[in-house]
Amino acid sequence: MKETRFSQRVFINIFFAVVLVAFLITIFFSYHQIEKVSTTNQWVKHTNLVIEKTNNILLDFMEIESRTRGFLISADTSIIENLDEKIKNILSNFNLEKDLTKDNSQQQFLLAELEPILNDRIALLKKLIGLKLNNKLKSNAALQMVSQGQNLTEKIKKIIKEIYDNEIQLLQQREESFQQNYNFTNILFNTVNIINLCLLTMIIMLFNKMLSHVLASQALEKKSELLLRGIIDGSKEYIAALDPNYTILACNKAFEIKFLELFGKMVTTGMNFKDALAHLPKEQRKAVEIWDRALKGEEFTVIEKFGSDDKTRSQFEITYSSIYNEKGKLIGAAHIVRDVGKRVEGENMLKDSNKKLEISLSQVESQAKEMIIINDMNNKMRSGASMEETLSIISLYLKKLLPFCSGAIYLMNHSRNYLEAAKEWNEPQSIEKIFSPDQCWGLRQGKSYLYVNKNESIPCKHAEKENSLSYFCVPLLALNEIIGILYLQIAQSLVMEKNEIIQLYEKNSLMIQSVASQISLAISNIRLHEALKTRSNRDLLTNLYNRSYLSDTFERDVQRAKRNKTHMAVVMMDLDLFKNINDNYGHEAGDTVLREIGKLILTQLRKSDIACRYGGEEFIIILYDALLKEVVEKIEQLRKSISALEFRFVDLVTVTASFGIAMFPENGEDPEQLIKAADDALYQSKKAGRNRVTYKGLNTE
Ligand code: GH3
Ligand code: MG
Ligand code: MG
Repeated sequence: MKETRFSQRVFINIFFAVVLVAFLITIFFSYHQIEKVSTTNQWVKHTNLVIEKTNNILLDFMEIESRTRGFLISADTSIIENLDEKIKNILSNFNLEKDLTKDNSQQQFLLAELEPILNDRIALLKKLIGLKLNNKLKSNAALQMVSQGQNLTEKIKKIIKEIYDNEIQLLQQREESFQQNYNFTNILFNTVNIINLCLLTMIIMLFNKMLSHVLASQALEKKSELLLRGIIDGSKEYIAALDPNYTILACNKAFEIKFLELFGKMVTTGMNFKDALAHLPKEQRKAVEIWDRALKGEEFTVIEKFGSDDKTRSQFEITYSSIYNEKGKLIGAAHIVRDVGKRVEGENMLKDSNKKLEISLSQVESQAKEMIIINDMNNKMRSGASMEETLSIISLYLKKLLPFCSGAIYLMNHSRNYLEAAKEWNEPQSIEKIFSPDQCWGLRQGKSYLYVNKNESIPCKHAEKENSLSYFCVPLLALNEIIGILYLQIAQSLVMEKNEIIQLYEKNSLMIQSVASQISLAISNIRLHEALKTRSNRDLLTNLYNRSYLSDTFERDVQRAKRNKTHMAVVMMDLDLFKNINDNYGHEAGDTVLREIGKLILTQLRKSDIACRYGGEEFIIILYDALLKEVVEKIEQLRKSISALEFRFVDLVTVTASFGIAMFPENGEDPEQLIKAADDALYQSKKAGRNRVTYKGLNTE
């Protein structure tokens, strides 16, 4: 569009330039032609003047001659009155003519020829008049002079005629030239006029076209302006434009109404926007600050809250754009405002529900993860072989489930009078290793207990330290019996507010309860399992291993000793004359002796050694990684301890035992050989008088 207008303008300017040049050329040629016509005319006039002067000279000359002749005939002096004046006229005209024909050599030549003849003739006439006046004119002389005069006159007439003819010829030529020039000028003028008329017509047409175009576009502009105004005024959005001095250049009805509603002031075009807000406190004039940015040429969209009360307050989305003039200079800014309160509200609601959904999803996800971990923990706990292993599994999974906690598992002892820390993880701070059940609020209340801080809750005695960290105590219950507590301490690194701790507890409470019951079950199972195992391996009366345990483990132990190339002692022990005790004091007394001797053996042996009730009042003791000397010393010590025991039945009763030692690998390389060798040695002890220790038939005492 712009390009078309530009090329139109260039065309019009070129056209005007052509017309102007054409005008100048025609003016120049016209002027030149007029000059030419004028000059030709001047020459015609000039020639006429020369002809006139020539005629005058001839006429004056003829008059002088005629008057002179008359005077000569009549002698009337009145005839020759003023004759000198006529002669002067002739000479003056002659001189003038000479001057006028300076450029004409032919005429000059004729005039030069004429001049002496004319002078001679005038002089002759004057002479005749003088002679007549003095009456000295003699007839012969007069006749001769007249004849001479006639000759001169003829010559003069001839020359003047020649001059006259020349001038007439010149006049004809010049008149022709004038006529030609005049005709040419006429044609030129007519042509130029026609051309100019055409050009003028074209210009007028062009102007008309341009004018109608301009008028049409003005009308269109006016129409579109009105249309635009109608659209802007009809818009529900609030539209306004400001110049750099904050004067309102334009605004629509909706803007005026909203402005009045929000700021209590009526605004119209031409008002100053800043002045319109001047009555408000500074914090309610942030609209001016936003306009500041827009009037510096920034184009942006903001969402702002406006309105002083609940009724009018809403959120508005405002889009600012810059206004430039045709030279690209910033002359203001405009804004379009939309009330997006409801939309933002809806968006916020959507965001909230999305957030809630996300939270629920993440909760479901984290619950699912927890379920997987708990499930895994249960599986692992189920296959835990010992209490120690089970507690390690529990601590490992609790670290995963509750990474923000350190903790401990306390187990109730058999006599149910204290709890002892059986497992700790993540290094819990300031806790008692052993405490009585009444020192824990969780145990006292029989339900989980949350300690937030010293201002909010009472600390348990087992965790009552200065600046104690927050913790949960969860009783571990199996078959309605407290078997311990799960102590969970919130890590020091989590600096939390009271509410956050409570929230954390509430969030995890169910899961912790569930885990605690799983742990309780696992612990109680492992305890039961261990008890059962103990029962099947141990002799109920003496609490020593039984014969079946020995037969299970003996072979394995012999192989291990072989592999490790270590020594091992197999000691067979039999109480001396035990039958007598039963007989004398009853079976119960015999059992008591057996029970006490069992205890004694356990106190005297290392944990790694095995003491087994082989049958009745016979025992086998296996000492691992022991040399003969050490074995003998230890068994001697045991023998002496047994003999030192005193039982008060009816009487004060003592008991002795006999021992037989066999060494691996010296006395045998399998259990049977070794037991046989030990039994043989025992037999030797019995045979030798009892209450002694024998190795390879030798009494060791
Ligand atoms: P010796 O010195 O030769 O071994 O004499 P002894 O009396 O110990 O010999 P014997 O092997 O004949 O007797 C073993 C007795 O041990 C027989 C049995 O009454 C008694 N006895 C075995 N088992 C038990 C038990 O569980 N309780 C009680 N009270 N007595 C038992
Ligand atoms: Mg015996
Ligand atoms: Mg016996």
